[in-house]
Amino acid sequence: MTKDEVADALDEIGTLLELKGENAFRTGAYHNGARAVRQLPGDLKEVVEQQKLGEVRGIGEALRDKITILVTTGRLPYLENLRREVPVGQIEMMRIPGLGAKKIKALHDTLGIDTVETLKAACERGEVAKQKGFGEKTQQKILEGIQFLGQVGNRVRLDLALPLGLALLDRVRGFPGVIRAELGGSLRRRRETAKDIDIVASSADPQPVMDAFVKLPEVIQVVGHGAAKSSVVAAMHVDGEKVILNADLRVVADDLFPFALHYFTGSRDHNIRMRQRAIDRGWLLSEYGLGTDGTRVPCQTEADIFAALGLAYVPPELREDTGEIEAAAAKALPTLVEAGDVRGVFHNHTTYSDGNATLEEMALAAKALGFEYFGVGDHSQSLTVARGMSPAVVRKQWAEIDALNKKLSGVRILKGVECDILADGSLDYDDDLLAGFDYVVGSVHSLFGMPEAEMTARVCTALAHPRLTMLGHSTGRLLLRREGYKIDLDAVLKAAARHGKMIEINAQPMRLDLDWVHVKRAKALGIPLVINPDAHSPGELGLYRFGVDVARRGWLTRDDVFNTRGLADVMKELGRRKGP
Ligand code: DGT
Ligand code: CA
Ligand code: ZN
Repeated sequence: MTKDEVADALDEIGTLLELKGENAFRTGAYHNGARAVRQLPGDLKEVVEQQKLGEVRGIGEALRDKITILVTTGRLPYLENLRREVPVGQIEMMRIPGLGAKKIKALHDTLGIDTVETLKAACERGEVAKQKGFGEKTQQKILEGIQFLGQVGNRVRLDLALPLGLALLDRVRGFPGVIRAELGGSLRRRRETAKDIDIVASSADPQPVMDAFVKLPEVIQVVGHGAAKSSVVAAMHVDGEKVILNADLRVVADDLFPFALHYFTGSRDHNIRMRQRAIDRGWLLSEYGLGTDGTRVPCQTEADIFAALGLAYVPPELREDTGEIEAAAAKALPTLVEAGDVRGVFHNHTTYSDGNATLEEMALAAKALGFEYFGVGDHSQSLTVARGMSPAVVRKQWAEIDALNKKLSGVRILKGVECDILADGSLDYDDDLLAGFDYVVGSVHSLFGMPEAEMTARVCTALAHPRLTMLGHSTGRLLLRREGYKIDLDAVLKAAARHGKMIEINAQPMRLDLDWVHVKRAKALGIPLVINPDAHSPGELGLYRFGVDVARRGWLTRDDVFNTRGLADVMKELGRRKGP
């Protein structure tokens, strides 16, 4: 068992005990123990074998025994019994935003609620609001949370789904007899979330490929096992999270591969338009080919299919039927920005606020990624929960930046800030201090519950501020967990265009605040976009790639993205924007 698997088991015990009403001391011990295991350096098995678990901080006697059993036998009867004691419905309720184990336990004890459905009904009857510790507001929040859950279903974020998809794809490519294999579906189109993994492969002999697929170590359940299609449930640990997804493999003869790949890449709406285009030419297009009953149009690749229909090749990210077919017909598709075009980043955190690495460590990590500049954007003074910087700390950071810029070569640190947009739309420092930064990223971090009109006015006021360079987090959403604050994004985009401001594509894959639809609208308004990883650690700098995916889905070229420019050009433009 890996460290992550052991830590997951401990976390699960902690949660199940909370649902059973155990005291916080005992349940907390399991969550702390899980964290200790995750952060343990070296091999967990060795630590267990050498009986050194007791020396690890955060692991007491009860946990020591359970970890030892888990690591040596791969199972834990204690956990298996616990799972049987807690109703499944209660575990499902844990996914409702804002509803923790304590509240779920209380609802069980007072109202006998054991499922999401009975909870919803009780909320609708107004019974939950009458319980001690709940109230009207909480009841409303729970109802909204249930509705939100219903909308997101079992989708998984791209950064979690893609590694599992690529791991399975790698395995399939390695099977004997496989000629070609690719990811299809939403993963290939790089949607922010995926419902499942679609893999398309070609082989002259599909059955052995399928037999090998359903036996992969990642497979935890076989749903279907045929010669043309197999479906499994697959699981893998990605960054400490357990990802569980359905995966479909389709295997076709190699001459059918481009058609199958195109069809199963989608989207559905794109496919429908393509099929219509074929019909207009007297052909049929399906996953099995292009042509009529008598004649087949031979295609070796997807590009051949597009060409046969008089179209330029459409990159998968654009296949959403939002004008890509018309543009491909007019040979007017944009040349999309690529990860390698990005030459620096502007919104990142260090130990000066809530980042976990020093300025120098972050700058060197940026250099290692090939960036020419590292723009720091620590939090401003009002955001005390994230250790926002007082003006004195800002000046100290500037001095360190000046010193580091003298010392480091090959990467330049830019003096930026992620400045809070206060309730009235003003910025969180006075104009004098703001003028000392190379640029200012403005973000909303407070009062997310504001009415839409007020929030829109707040952000538009900030956009009018001469010192603001770019708008950070434009919605505050957390994918699959929390909807963004209510704001009229189109009005915000228009204000940004009017005031000549840039807008950030926040590349944190759990955020992706500005979605591709609005990226496309921003581009149409002539707004420069900036891809920012919002990194809080050196490793998170690499997340900028998820922002590139959004940019590509939003039709952006290299020229549409400000941080594809070189350092000299960037400094010149920032200087021009600041004015004399
Ligand atoms: P997802 O799985 O919800 O994240 O999104 P997709 O796009 O991967 O959807 P999925 O897995 O249901 O199907 C994969 C592709 O197969 C889809 O993008 C287009 C194609 N497809 C599936 N069902 C239909 C259909 O009813 N009509 C057409 N034209 N294409 C379909
Ligand atoms: Ca899919
Ligand atoms: Zn930030």
